Amino acid sequence: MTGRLLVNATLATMCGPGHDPCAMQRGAAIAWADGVIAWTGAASAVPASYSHWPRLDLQGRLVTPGLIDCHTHIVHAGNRAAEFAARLAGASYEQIACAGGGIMATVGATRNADEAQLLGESMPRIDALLAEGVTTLEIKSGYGLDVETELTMLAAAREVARQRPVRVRASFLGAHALPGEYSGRVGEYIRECCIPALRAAHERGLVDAVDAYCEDIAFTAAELQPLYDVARELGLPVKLHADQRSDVGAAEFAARNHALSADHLEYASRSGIAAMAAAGTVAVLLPGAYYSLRETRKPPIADLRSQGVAIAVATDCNPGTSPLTSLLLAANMACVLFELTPAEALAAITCHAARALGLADTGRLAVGLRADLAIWDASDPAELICRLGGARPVERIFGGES
Ligand code: DI6
Ligand code: FE
Repeated sequence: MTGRLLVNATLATMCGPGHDPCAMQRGAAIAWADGVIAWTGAASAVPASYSHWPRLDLQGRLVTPGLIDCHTHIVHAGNRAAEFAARLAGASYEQIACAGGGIMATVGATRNADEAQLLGESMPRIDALLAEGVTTLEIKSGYGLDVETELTMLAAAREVARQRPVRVRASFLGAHALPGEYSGRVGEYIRECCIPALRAAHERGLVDAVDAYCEDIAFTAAELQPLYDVARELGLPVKLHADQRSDVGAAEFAARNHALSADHLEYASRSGIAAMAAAGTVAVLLPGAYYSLRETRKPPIADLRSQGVAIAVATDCNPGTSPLTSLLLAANMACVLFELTPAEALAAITCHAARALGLADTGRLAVGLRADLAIWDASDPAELICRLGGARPVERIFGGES
């Protein structure tokens, strides 16, 4: 068996404890074969069996796990530039939504697009993330809100992984907004449209997790429970957009349903965070949406830390509240706006993002995990995070291949 060997590397293994998540190894080596990490350790101690493998001397350069964007709405049609202008002129997100803009504007554009058009519009955004070293990408549906378009969005997400060297996790977000045709009939929408769409998507192998938007302007926990019950019946893990604009008890609801992650959390309560800690639910912070909405209430970072909740960060790439296609900029914003340390921010876009997707085989540099990694012309993770986006790996390795 022959693989590849990097020597003289600085490894951010992301295998450390909470206070030292990066667990840096300097003067290190890493070897992989057949897409799987075979060995890591001191460069001076490379076993003889690997020493004849093709090797690259990194001269101290940094190696991180491939980056993981664990919350995106990156597959969609159209843009909402007009809404951006309206918000700057003083309109609120709720006012825009009530006037038929917001999520429903993107639903209109997405219903009018076929899979090829959706892919054509989405691929440049996806390519921007890949160029930054992203090797795993979560993609949500939720701009269809009818069975056919939800399936088209999820099929497009699956197609991304066929056309590009990236792993895609597809989340069903049929409970994103209530479409006009079901106005005033939330229960019927969940029963007659959302759940059948989920079942159809699951039958076609198009869905890896179920997400929902639990918010005063979207769905209540009680309305979402029947959907989550079907997710459990199908063996699908759940996630939740939780307590972004007000405390609606969404963090508790996510934890009660053993959610992989609860995302946003600006208004999450202490007891909600405690429930997440007990359930092992990851907190996914989305600073792009916080920034775009000019939110002033920060997620409860001190509580998350003291309760030991794993913190992930994602772009939330969507055309309204976070048209962001740089995961490194999201990580930078999490530091500047939410006061994460650079080490926490790197964990947030690698090992903790993997947990938020229920993936145990990526996000860290350890024997037996996938050889998804990025090599950087840097010697410390802070050099990537301190920039306002724009850093590029010198090499991106996906499943062992450059
Ligand atoms: N994620 C979402 O789903 C909503 N906000 C957020 O952070 C809205 C997305 C949109 O406006 O299209
Ligand atoms: Fe979102």
